[in-house]
Amino acid sequence: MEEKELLEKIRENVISGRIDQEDEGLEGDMEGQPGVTELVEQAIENKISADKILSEAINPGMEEVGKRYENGDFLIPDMLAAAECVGEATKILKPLLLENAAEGKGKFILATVEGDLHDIGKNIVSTIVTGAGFDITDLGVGVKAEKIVEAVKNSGAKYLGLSALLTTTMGRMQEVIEMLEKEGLRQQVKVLVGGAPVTAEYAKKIGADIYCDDAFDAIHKLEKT
Ligand code: B1M
Repeated sequence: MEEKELLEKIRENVISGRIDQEDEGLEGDMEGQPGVTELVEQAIENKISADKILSEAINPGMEEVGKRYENGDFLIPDMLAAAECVGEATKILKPLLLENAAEGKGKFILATVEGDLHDIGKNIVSTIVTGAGFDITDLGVGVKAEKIVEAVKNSGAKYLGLSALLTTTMGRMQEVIEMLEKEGLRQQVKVLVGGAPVTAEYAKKIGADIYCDDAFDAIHKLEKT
């Protein structure tokens, strides 16, 4: 299969939530056809980079899932099925993303903010940032500002990554930054923010240091600091 076709098939199968060939798919007629895990393995065999598989197949697939949910064509179980697929694909890609892992770039705390349970993007960021040599402590999802600030304080981390996927939770990022200031920790830590609703303007408005479009952007921007 050509590279373009293979990436398109991965995207389509993420949208249909098909993990492997045993899954029937949205129309119930796909059993026996390769699913996301088999296609990702094939892409790796064909020497397509993990970076490309993520940015040109998996992420666009999830974007389409979001659009379909928004316009009512998909329900929450459809989003969950796609999320599960991406989780399995990420497991396969993880060793590749960590292949050239360096070390010693400093402690990095990462969390999805309070009220927000989305973790796919955060987990990808965690893998990529670890691969780039940072010592990650992932606090998980739905993390309260107090807990994040305490982790920064106790670890002496130089970097803090905050993820928010909901317009209703992105305000929590500002809360964390304000609490860091109150605790006298703001100068110690660079705050990086990301997630679908977050923009560079918003990052600036809340006083974050670095806006990250995606996980690779986080690394590129960190290299420049
Ligand atoms: Co939710 N959801 N969801 N969801 N979901 C969105 C975000 C939504 C945009 C869908 C839509 O309507 N179009 C919408 C939000 C609308 C809004 O706020 N205006 C939405 C909604 C409404 C909801 C619920 C409220 C639905 C409900 O219950 N009624 C609910 C909320 C639950 C909660 O959090 N309290 C909910 C639930 C869920 C599921 C559980 C079903 C599932 C999440 C499963 C999981 O994460 N384990 C889910 C999913 C899958 C999505 C979509 C479809 C996909 C998100 C995703 O994984 N994208 C999403 C639509 C969308 O985003 N287009 C949607 C792929 C991922 C790789 O990208 O997370 O953006 P992303 O991460 C990227 C970058 O943003 C960046 O790098 C990452 C990797 O490249 N990045 C960072 C992210 N964080 C960073 C931090 C950094 C740096 C970069 O720090 C250094």
